[in-house]
Order: sequence, then C-alpha cells, then structure tokens
Amino acid sequence: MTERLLKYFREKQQDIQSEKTYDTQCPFCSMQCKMQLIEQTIVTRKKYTAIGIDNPTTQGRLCMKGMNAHQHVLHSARITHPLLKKNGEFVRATWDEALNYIKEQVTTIQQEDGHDAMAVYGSASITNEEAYLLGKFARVGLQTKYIDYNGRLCMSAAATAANQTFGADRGLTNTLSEIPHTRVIILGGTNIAECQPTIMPYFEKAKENGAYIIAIDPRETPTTKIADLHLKIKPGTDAALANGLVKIIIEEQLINEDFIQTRTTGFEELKRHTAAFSIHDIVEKTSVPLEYIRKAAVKFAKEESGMLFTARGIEQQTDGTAAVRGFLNMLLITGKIGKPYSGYGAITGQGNGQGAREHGQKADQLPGYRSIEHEEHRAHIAKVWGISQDDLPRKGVSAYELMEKINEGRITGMFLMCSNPIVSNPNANFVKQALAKLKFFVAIDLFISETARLADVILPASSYLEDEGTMTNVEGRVTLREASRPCPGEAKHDWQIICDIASVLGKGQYFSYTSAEDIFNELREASRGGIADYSGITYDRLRQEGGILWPCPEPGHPGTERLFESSFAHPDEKAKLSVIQNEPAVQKEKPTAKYPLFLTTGRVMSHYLTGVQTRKSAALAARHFESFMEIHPKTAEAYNVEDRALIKIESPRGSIVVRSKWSEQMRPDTVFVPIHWADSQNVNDLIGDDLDPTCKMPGFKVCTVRISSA
Ligand SMILES: Nc1nc2c(c(=O)[nH]1)N[C@H]1C(S)=C(S)[C@@H](COP(=O)(O)OP(=O)(O)OC[C@H]3O[C@@H](n4cnc5c(=O)[nH]c(N)nc54)[C@H](O)[C@@H]3O)O[C@H]1N2
Ligand SMILES: Nc1nc2c(c(=O)[nH]1)N[C@H]1C(S)=C(S)[C@@H](COP(=O)(O)OP(=O)(O)OC[C@H]3O[C@@H](n4cnc5c(=O)[nH]c(N)nc54)[C@H](O)[C@@H]3O)O[C@H]1N2
Ligand code: SF4
Ligand SMILES: [Mo]
Repeated sequence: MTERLLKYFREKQQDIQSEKTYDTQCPFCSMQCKMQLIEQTIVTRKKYTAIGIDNPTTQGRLCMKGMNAHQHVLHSARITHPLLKKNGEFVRATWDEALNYIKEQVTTIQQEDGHDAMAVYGSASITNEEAYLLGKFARVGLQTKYIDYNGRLCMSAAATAANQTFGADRGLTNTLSEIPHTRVIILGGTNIAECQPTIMPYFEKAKENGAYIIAIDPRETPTTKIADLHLKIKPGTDAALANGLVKIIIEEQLINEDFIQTRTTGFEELKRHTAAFSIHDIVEKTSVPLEYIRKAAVKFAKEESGMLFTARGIEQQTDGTAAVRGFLNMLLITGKIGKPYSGYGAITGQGNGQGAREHGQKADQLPGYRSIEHEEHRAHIAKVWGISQDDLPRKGVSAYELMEKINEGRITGMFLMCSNPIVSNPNANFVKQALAKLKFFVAIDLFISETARLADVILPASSYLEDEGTMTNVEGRVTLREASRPCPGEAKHDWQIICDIASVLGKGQYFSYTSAEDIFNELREASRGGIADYSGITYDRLRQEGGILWPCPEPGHPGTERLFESSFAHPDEKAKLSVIQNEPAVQKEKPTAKYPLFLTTGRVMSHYLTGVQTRKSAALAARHFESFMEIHPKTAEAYNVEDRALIKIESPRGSIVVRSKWSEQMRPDTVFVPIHWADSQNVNDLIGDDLDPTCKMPGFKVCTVRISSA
C-alpha cells in the first residue's frame, strides 16, 4: 500500500468517534447466518458493516441479503409507535390507547359472534418463543380454534410427506457437513444458489469430491448450472417423474432388498402400482427424455450413498405431498437414509421455518409437534399451561381456509403477526376483498405493509437486531439469536406485544414472562416427550455450543445429528412406502387456446418474499427494482413480445403488468414471474386457490396465462 493510501486510512480511522457492535442472525432465510453488525459514528454520519460470524452451519459466510439487512431496519418507513385508523387515516396512538381499543373490540366480537370469531395468522419469521406464545395466545388468550400461519404456504407439503413417511419431520435428516462426502445428489425444485446462497459451498465441495448432481427444474438457474444432469421438467409433473424413477429402479432390480424388508412397509403395493403404467406415459407427461430419466434412476440407485433435496418447486403444488412422497419412495427403496452421507432434506424457507412449524402455530398442533386432537397430548399441554383440558380448543383450518371463513363472515376479527397475506396468498384479489370485511383487524409489523394498510390497528414490532430469541435453522439446529440493539421509538418485541394483549384481555396470569428465555424454559417443558423435544436445550448451552440439533431430551444429551439410524418414528419403527398417482386428484390447469402458457413463480437472490423488507434496502432494490417475466425468445416472437417491454399477463383470476425478459433458459411453454412485488405486479393475483387436499398447500407453482403488450 502506498504511503498516501495509508495516511488516508489513518485519517479515516481517526474520524471514527465511536463504535458499537451487535451480534445477531440474518432475518431472512433458513441458513440463519450468524453475523455482527458494526455501527461506527463518523462525525455526524453512521456507517454500518455486517460481517459473518463462524458457526457450525454457515461457517462465517453471508450473502448480499444478510450484508444489507440492516438497511430496512434503519429505514425511515419503520413504524415506531402504535397506529390507529381514524376516518380512513392512520394516526399515532399510545400503547394504552391501542390496547384498550383492542380490548373493547375483541370483547364485543367474542360476545356477539363467539370465541371462534377471532382468528390469529402467524409466521415462520418470528422466534420459537414467539411462535410458541402465539399458539398459546390463540388457545388460552382468545380461546379460539382459528390459528394458522404463513408456513402453510411454505413447508406444509414437505412436513406432511415426512410425517406420513417417517413419522417425524425435521427438514434435514443429516447435518450439512455430510453433503461433501455423498456420491449422488438430487436437487428437486430447489434454487439454493439464489435462495440459500451460503449453503452452496457444501455442494461445491461434494462436486469437487466427485459427486454426481441431478437437478429437476423447468428453468435453468444458477443452481442447475452445478448439475451434471438437468431434467427440465414440464411444470407440475414431479409426482409422475418420481413414479417413473421408482419404476425403473424396481424393474432394473437396483433396489436395496434388505433395507426394504427390514425398514419399510408397502413395497408390494408400490411395485404393483408402478408395473401398471408405461414409462412412455411418464415421458409424455413430464416431457423429460427417457434416457435422462433412466440415467437419473440408475445413477441414484447404484451409488453407495446419495442425498435427496426438495424445495418449493416440487412442494408448492396441489399434489405437493404426493410428489415428495414419490421421491421418498425412491430414497427408501434404494436404502439411502439413516446411514452416513445418505438422507433427505426439505430445504427450509424462512428463517425459523423449522422451529415455527413445531410449537403450536399450526391449526391442528400443540407444542413439541404434538397433536391438538390427541387426548394425551392435550393433557400434557393443558397441565403445562395451567388450564383445564376441556378448555383447550380443537383443531382449526389452514391459512387460506381462514381467508374463506372471513369471507363467509364466520371469522370477524383477526390478529396478524409478521406476514403480508394479501400479497403472499393465492387468489390475492379474493384475499384482499375478504380481509376488508373484517370488523376488527390488528397487524403487527415493522412497516405499513400492503396488508397492514387494511388494518384498524398497527402495532410496531422489533427486528432481528433488537429481538433476542431462538431460531431453528435449516439443519434442525436450534440457535440463539442474541440481538441487543435497543428498540426504536416505542416498538416492542412480538412476545411483549402478545403478553400485553393477553393482559388487557384478562389473561395476564398465563402470560407473565419477563424475558424470551423465560418463555423458552416453558417451551422446553411443553416440548418434553414430544417429537420435537427441546427439553435438554438451555440458553447457556446454546451460547457455549453454538447450536443444538433436536431431539435433545436431557440436559446432558448432545443433540441428534443423524435421524432414523436404527428406526423410523412410526409405532412399528418402519418407514411407509406409498402409492402415488401420476395425475393429481385436484386437476391442474392445462394450456388452452385462451390461456396457452404455463406460469411458474419463484425468487431472485436480492429480494425476500413479498419484498416489504428488501424493497426498502437500497443496495438490494437496485439489483431488481421492478418485477419481470422470463420468457423464451421463440415464445416471445410468437406472441410479439419484445425484450424489456411492458407485458400484461392474465389468468382467469386477474391480471398484472411486468417487464419482459427474454431468456433461453426457459422452456418455450412456460413463463416465470418472481413473487417480490405487490399491487399491480403481484403475481398472486393470477394464481388459483386449489389446495393440496392433504396438507392444504396452494398450487403456487403452476397456472395457465395469456400474455399481450401492456
Ligand atoms: N433470495 C431469496 N431467498 C429466499 C427467499 C426469497 O424470497 N428470496 N425465500 C425463502 C423462503 S420462505 C423459501 S420457501 C425458500 C424457497 O426456495 P426455493 O424453493 O428454492 O425457491 P423458488 O424460487 O420458489 O423455487 C425453486 C425452483 O422451483 C422451480 N420450479 C417451478 N415450478 C416447478 C415444478 O413444477 N417442478 C420443479 N421440479 N421445479 C419447479 C423454479 O423454477 C425454481 O427455480 O427460499 C428462501 N430463501
Ligand atoms: N406465487 C407464489 N406465492 C408464494 C410463494 C411462491 O413461491 N409463489 N411462496 C410462499 C412462501 S414459501 C412463503 S414463506 C410466503 C411468505 O409470505 P409472507 O408471509 O407474506 O412473508 P413476508 O413477505 O416475509 O412478510 C413478512 C411481513 O412481516 C414483517 N416482519 C418482518 N420481521 C418481522 C418481525 O420480526 N415481527 C413482525 N411482527 N413483523 C415482521 C415484514 O415487514 C413483512 O410485512 O409466501 C408464499 N407465497
Ligand atoms: S439470506 Fe440466508 S444465506 Fe443470505 S445471509 Fe441471510 S440467512 Fe444467510
Ligand atoms: Mo417460504
């Protein structure tokens, strides 16, 4: 370095008047990268730098979203005091005014319309403590059966498939550290390179070590680029593809007979089922050439070890549960689970997508992955909560079904925490109309999101820099996010807000916590003996060990690195193979003369979900400031669509206008639109409301559309 440069840096250094550091974890995806935000005061200006901190999962890495996450938290649009809607305008209120108004309105609604007229809609971006407390708040504070959360739109198909097949659902059955040693990898409907970027080195290392990688995606993406074989499937046909792979493995006698005999049930039915259809049907349905399907099947079956990963491309379908079960059939008949370097991973989405699906936010669930319809489970939780088992409500309905109940007038009041459903739910125009019918609507958010605009009250929550608590990451590893920055203005932590509301509703005795750790200690008891058992985990241990994989049933237990080594979690200890259909029970839309193209949806690296946060981050928004439609140049020519032109996309549900982007990486029969924009660019205005009958996942990944110049 030259003298001049050194002098410059020395002077710069002197300009720094003070420096503070805040430990935390990134607020976005399930990697939960640990980081430190350095806040330097330079004369009158503040400078922020995020650096990655070493930990077992992400080893100090950060992606562009993590590096810039503080920008939205520090943005001037952040709400810092309660807001009440008066004559259509939001006005500033004190916490007392807001809480008293909530008490009045909730009491009136529950007197007039019944306890179940109040609903709660939660999130997988809040901490375990808050997810647990929100479930308790619905059942004890409001005594309503109606609670569900945004994870229904995210992990429900994978979770249901794993529960049905293995008897337990921890997204990854192995640790990430096993990936570099496996011989063959399937990446099904997952774009990890853009959606969990800091996971990539595990796969790159596997490739360096000679692993064969198979990707299944209708598009070429930065993830499919690392694959040796890319099956560029027709959208929505993964269940048929899985059946085809299984058929070939059985017919070419590449099965692991010993594993099938000792560890699974249902093989004979599966074999009969796959013998009954022709492989040419599968080729026709999926449009994947026979030699590719065969190559994938043979390669996966023959290698000594192998790992299967799925994400929303396969799962966000009206037959998402069946499609995942189809791929799990392949994993099981080749015996590739419960041993080193072999296993399954449903790549979790949101930061706490794993933990928030374990502790009672789901309509039919109690903490510890217990069932709300199981008498012993009810008794355990009623005891921990200090209530009579008879007072515990029964199961409610899924996220989108809550919207239908609101539309029917069966639910008239709602608390919404940390989600933006009028943008993220399917058939978004309907959802918007439904929410407008609520007599009383409270949104708890960092910003006035598109959905919060419809609320009667908005309460200001704290962010990842301020709110301490545990998160369970992509591996199923419980981590402690040690956030300590003071809340801006009058914002409060989500758990404090829940406690305050419970208190004005006269239920304060059940919600008298003084810290997140206090809540965690109750969660440990509630989860004790359940499938997701956290009882051996403490804040002190998390600080010392940097994270613990559940189940962890005792203080001296090290946590569980690999699941299902000697038994599965069903009572007979076996995994269940299943017969799944090539065609879904709920028919998907097929191209017609009126709507000739498939539309599929997904993500880009720089934005997160409905974009409320990342669109406020200058560094991230600059990369993609508006929505777009990827289209193959040949298709574009056929429909007279120029590159970078404004295009109207219509489905039977609605229409949006986005910019066209020619891309050779698309299938000619399919266009792609990301999900990060709202209002006239909200792709969910186009998506239909059919749900997977088993897990109630919407079919986010396929509908049919027509396009024209805007
Ligand atoms: N940058 C960024 N990262 C994120 C998020 C974000 O919004 N932005 N969100 C987080 C969350 S909550 C989630 S759930 C995850 C989502 O992570 P992913 O599931 O990996 O993300 P998607 O882009 O929705 O879909 C993955 C891929 O599925 C493909 N696909 C579409 N239709 C089909 C199909 O019919 N079959 C198959 N096999 N593939 C199909 C798409 O082309 C896409 O490349 O990412 C998390 N990480
Ligand atoms: N078509 C289509 N639709 C999809 C998908 C798709 O692939 N295609 N993916 C689906 C998936 S996987 C998901 S996960 C959903 C998610 O969709 P949403 O649940 O709508 O998720 P976000 O956009 O993250 O909304 C989070 C909101 O909470 C606020 N927030 C952030 N942090 C906090 C906090 O700590 N406390 C509180 N109280 N508020 C906070 C943010 O400002 C934002 O307004 O979208 C689904 N919708
Ligand atoms: S978005 Fe995901 S990969 Fe990127 S820094 Fe945040 S947690 Fe890590
Ligand atoms: Mo998600």
